[in-house]
Amino acid sequence: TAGKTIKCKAAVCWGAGQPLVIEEVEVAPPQAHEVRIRILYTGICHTDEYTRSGKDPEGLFPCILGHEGGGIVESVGEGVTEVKVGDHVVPLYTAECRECKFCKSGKTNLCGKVRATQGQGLMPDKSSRFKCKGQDIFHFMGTSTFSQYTVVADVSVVAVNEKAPLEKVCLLGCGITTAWGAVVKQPGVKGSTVAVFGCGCIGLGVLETSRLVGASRVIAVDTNPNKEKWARKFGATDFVNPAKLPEGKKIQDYLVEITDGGLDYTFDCTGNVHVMRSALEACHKGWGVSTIIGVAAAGQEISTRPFQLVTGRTWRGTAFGGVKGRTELPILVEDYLQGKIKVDEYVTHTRKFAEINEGFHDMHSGECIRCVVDM
Ligand code: NAD
Ligand code: AHE
Ligand code: ZN
Repeated sequence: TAGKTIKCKAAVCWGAGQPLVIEEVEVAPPQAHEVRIRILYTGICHTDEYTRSGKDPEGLFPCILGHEGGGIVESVGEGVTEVKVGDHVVPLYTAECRECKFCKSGKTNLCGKVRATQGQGLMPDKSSRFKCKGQDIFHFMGTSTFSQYTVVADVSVVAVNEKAPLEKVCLLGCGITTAWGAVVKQPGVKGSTVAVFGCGCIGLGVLETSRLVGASRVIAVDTNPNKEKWARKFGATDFVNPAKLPEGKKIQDYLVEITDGGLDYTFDCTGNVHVMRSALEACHKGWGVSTIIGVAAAGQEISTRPFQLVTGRTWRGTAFGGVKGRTELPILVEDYLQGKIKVDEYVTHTRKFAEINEGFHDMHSGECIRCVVDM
């Protein structure tokens, strides 16, 4: 198949707010510095739903969504040196070229090499590798894992240990890694108090990792009472449902009261800008740090009294947990194989490819942490 266009099935989103449609698509061969991957499994992240629903200001249609995949390299274009045919791989929506200003800064995992075209739904040469019904289809996040075959830039993929089941480690393509990095790369969590707002895959990962690095108290916050058992399983010492507080009591005020002045670290894992404010204001005066992980809808903005920052609280955010995928993901896969981090525990639902829309419904049901789709 190398060098030839492949016909396969992909879930195409034809327009904002529309369900995905399984279509036959044509996937062009990888060009120079590109890799074509046979996707075997993909998770569904809340960010896929965010873009599908039309809330993403960068959303482009028609497109092939999906960014939490696992697969096998089918063929490589000219000049690809880091992966070869047959490698088990995870596509990376945060590339790592090791050459750009960002990569060389030592200060961030954001890479500048392909981000501009990625945001335009295109490959680095400004064209698409996907066609359906004679029409070009946009890529998504440089990964488009809701297709049986996809093409990614060589800086946007990493080979991982073949012993790791792809139906599990696909989740390291986004959710679990994001949560892990958000905590591990934040100095000072050991021995500190933490509050985590939102107990989906991301929030549970933040809870788990906070305990792993030795946080003294980890408070989970979620409006869904069913999340309490999940939060405790992933290491929460306390669970607070903001909807159950006395009338007029703000969650941040309650948390400040029960923690003798506020938390050392808080994390927003909801994407709700009001929750982001609560998370910042639940921080301890003088040193509390709040990290935004959640992704907010187009037009939404955060706000607080600047006095909150003047008096020593810090507001920050992270993409993909600050993780440099090509360098660090293989290590995380080894950690999983050695039982150091949970992955299997996040998979609550599995679906056949034909049922991918039901996978999105699972996500909304409130009982789903991650749904993995068998392609
Ligand atoms: P999810 O929908 O599975 O989980 C969100 C949780 O928040 C749910 O348990 C829900 O009950 C809870 N929640 C909703 N409103 C709440 C409120 N007002 N107070 C407290 N809890 C509330 O989503 P997920 O897949 O875990 O993703 C979480 C967020 O992180 C999303 O916004 C997603 O887009 C974003 N995300 C960001 C990155 C990144 O790199 N920054 C990576 C992955 C996901
Ligand atoms: N396109 C949106 C923002 C979406 C966003 O914040 N994406 C995160 C990853 S979410 C993964 O589930 C991210 O990594 N952003 C950094 C980047 O370079 O895309 C918007 O608001 O425009
Ligand atoms: Zn994601």
